[in-house]
Formats: sequence, C-alpha cells, structure tokens
Amino acid sequence: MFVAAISCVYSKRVVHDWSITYVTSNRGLNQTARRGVGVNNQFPLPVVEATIGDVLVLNVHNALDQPTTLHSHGMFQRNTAYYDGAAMATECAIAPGSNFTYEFKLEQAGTYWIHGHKNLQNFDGLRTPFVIRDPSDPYKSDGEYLLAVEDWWPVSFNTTFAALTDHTGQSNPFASPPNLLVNGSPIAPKLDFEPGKAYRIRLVSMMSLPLFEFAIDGHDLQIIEVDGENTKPKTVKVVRLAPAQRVSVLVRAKPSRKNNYRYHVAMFGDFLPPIPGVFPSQEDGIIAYSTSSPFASTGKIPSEPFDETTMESIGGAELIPDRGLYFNATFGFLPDGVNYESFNLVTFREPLVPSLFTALTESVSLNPIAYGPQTNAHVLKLNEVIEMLF
Ligand SMILES: *[C@@H]1O[C@H](CO)[C@@H](O)[C@H](O)[C@H]1NC(C)=O
Ligand SMILES: *[C@@H]1O[C@H](CO)[C@@H](O)[C@H](O)[C@H]1NC(C)=O
Ligand SMILES: *[C@@H]1O[C@H](CO)[C@@H](O)[C@H](O)[C@H]1NC(C)=O
Ligand SMILES: *[C@@H]1O[C@H](CO)[C@@H](O)[C@H](O)[C@H]1NC(C)=O
Ligand SMILES: [Cu+2]
Repeated sequence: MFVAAISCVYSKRVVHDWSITYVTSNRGLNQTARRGVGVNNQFPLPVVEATIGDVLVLNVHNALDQPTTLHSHGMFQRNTAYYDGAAMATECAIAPGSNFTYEFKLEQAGTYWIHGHKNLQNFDGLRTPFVIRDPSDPYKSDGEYLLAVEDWWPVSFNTTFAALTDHTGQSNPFASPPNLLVNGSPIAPKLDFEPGKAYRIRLVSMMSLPLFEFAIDGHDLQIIEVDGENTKPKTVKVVRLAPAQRVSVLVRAKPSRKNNYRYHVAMFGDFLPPIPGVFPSQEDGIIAYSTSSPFASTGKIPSEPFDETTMESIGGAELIPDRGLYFNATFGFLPDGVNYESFNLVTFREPLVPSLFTALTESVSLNPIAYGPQTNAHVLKLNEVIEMLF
C-alpha cells in the first residue's frame, strides 16, 4: 500500500509592466548625476518575487533609442528559450519604441536576477534581483533579507569599456573607479534580528567586473543555496561572490539583545588597481538587536578562502558526464587589434539571424566534432561575450 501526497498548488501570474528608460541619477552618491538605464524612470528597479509554479509575465516597452532585451539569469528556459533574452542568440532584440512580453512558467526556486542583455545596458543599471520561493523548501527560516550588490561607475560603462578594450594600453579604465551600492543605495540597509531566530540572507552579485565578500561580526554564515541550487549546509565566516553569482546563507541570531553588530560588504578585484580610500571599498550595515545596546567591536572581513567546488547540492541528480568538450579560453588581442575573448582562438560575433532560429531551420549535426575550430564559427565581440557569460 502507498499513500499519495496531494499538494494544492495555487499558481498565479506575476505581472510587471516595465518601460525601459534612460534615468539620470547620482544613485545617492556624492558625484555628478549621469545617464543610466532603468525601468519606469526609476532606480533601483522593482524586485521580482514569485513562487515556484507561477507564470512570470514581463510586459516590456523599449523607451530607449537602441535595442534592448531582458535576461532572467539562471532560468533553464526549457521549451521557452525564445524568452531567454540573449539578443541574437535566442531572439531578436526589442526595437526602440516597441513592446515585447516575456512569459514563462517558473519551474525552479531560488535566488536569481534579471538584467539587460544588449549593448552595455546591464552595467549601466538595468539589473534587479529575482527571488522564487518554494513552500516546500527544506531550509526554513524565521525571516528573510535580500542584499543585492552592484558597482556603479561615475561614467557611462561604454567609457570604461572603451578603455578596457583599448589595445594601445593608453587608457586607464579605472580612472573613475566604481562605487558600491547595496539594494541600490550607498547606505547598506539595517537588518533587524530577534534573539534566537534564524534568518535567511539572499546575496546577489549584480557586478560588472569586481567581486564582493560578505561577513557579519560574531556570526557564522551557513551556506544553503548557490545559484538557485539548494546545497548541503556549509558553515563559513565569509562568502565571496563573483559577478552574477547568488548565495543564500542562514544566520542564527544571538540568544540575547546584549549587543548590536555590523555586517560588511566589500568590493574588490585583484585585476583592478587599488586606489587608497576609494578602491577596494566597503559598506558596513547594522545588525540591530536593540535600539539601546552597544555595538560589539567591529572586525575585519575574515580571510577564509574555501573551495566552492566542494559545495554539494541536495536532492540533485549526480552529474555523470558521458562526453567531454575541451575549450581553451583566452582573453587578449587578436590580429585586428581589438580585445576579444575566445574559445580555441575562435571568437564570436553577433549573428544577423539569432542562432536559435538558425539551429531550428538548418539541419545541424549534434556530433561535437562539427564544432571543431573554425567550423560554424560565429565571431562575438568582447562585450557580447561578457553579456553571454552573465
Ligand atoms: C562631496 O564631494 C565634494 C567634492 O569632492 C567634497 O568637497 C565634499 O566634501 C563631499 N561631500 C560629502 C558629504 O562627502
Ligand atoms: C507598450 O507598452 C506601454 C508601456 O507598458 C503601454 O503603455 C502600451 O500600451 C504598449 N503598447 C502596445 C501596443 O501594447
Ligand atoms: C556613452 O554613453 C553616453 C551616455 O549614454 C553617451 O552620451 C556617449 O555618446 C556614449 N559614448 C560612446 C563612445 O558611445
Ligand atoms: C589548448 O592549448 C594547449 C596549449 O597551447 C594545447 O596543447 C591544446 O591542444 C589546446 N587545446 C585545444 C582544444 O585547442
Ligand atoms: Cu546573466
């Protein structure tokens, strides 16, 4: 005999109407306002929240004078690749002045983000967290916080990008180094903790290039989710996120209100030259137990490297590869003097027809040998590779 579990799932449509617009803002920083790309004339963008099984509907109007797309980072898009938002890979971009609706069922839970996937709009602000909750999540908490971390450059990212890819080596991309924003603000939010409770903190890296680290004075962090996948728990003092990564940690609050604490978000990148007092940079936020308690002494972010490839998923199928594909990834200047990323020295250029359409209309062999060097080569410029990777 067996007992069938019947679950009632009420799925809903999560609808957002987004006009993608230029927004001139200083993002609350002490610097000159500059033009970025936002939604409905605002920064920060609306956070998208849903429950597994819901249908996400993004009604998008392109109010820019250039094409745009939105990519829901981390979604597998099984049978809905057309809504993946990778311009000219899975679809054409949305033309200026026109509308497009992204609509797909949410079959994964976890922490994701949605960002522009055309030109450099992502790095000029077109990015927002995307949280999909699961009522049967094995990890329970008493409360939840979301910290989305982004870099905001004082100049349009096209300027930084032009300097980054300048083969003469004469340009300094970091002449105007990035600022750190947490939830769209230079002031990290206060997180209220009740003694004895357990909090889930979702960390989202919406960075262009730098990494960030997160730590809380006097509290351990238990990693429970990496990039939308529930993991076997791992207790650490500090988590480090590369651009586009997401991590959830469970934090057990102290048993009493005796002290308040601080948490730290530090932005850094070994490939970026240090500028004393400016970069690397750090924002500290408050973990508030009480309005009257003194602060526990503020520590530094602990130095605790750990190998994230040792993280294991729970409940996930074991990956047993049955074939291997080898790529030599390079980053450098090709003979035309432009800085490219490449696989096996073949770089990629945005095709005239989206690759998905080509694949659907041509008879393509799935034999990996067909993808050898120089075969079926699309040449993609560095900025597009960066966008593909993110
Ligand atoms: C803002 O920047 C200006 C110019 O760099 C400086 O003089 C001023 O003190 C700054 N204000 C604050 C509040 O940091
Ligand atoms: C396009 O989107 C805008 C903004 O959401 C909306 O006002 C407009 O009615 C839409 N146009 C069409 C043809 O659907
Ligand atoms: C870079 O972007 C700014 C603001 O969006 C624009 O004014 C400028 O013309 C752009 N520069 C280049 C080289 O595309
Ligand atoms: C990758 O580069 C190495 C060293 O140059 C070379 O030995 C190897 O054959 C390359 N592999 C591929 C798949 O191109
Ligand atoms: Cu992405």
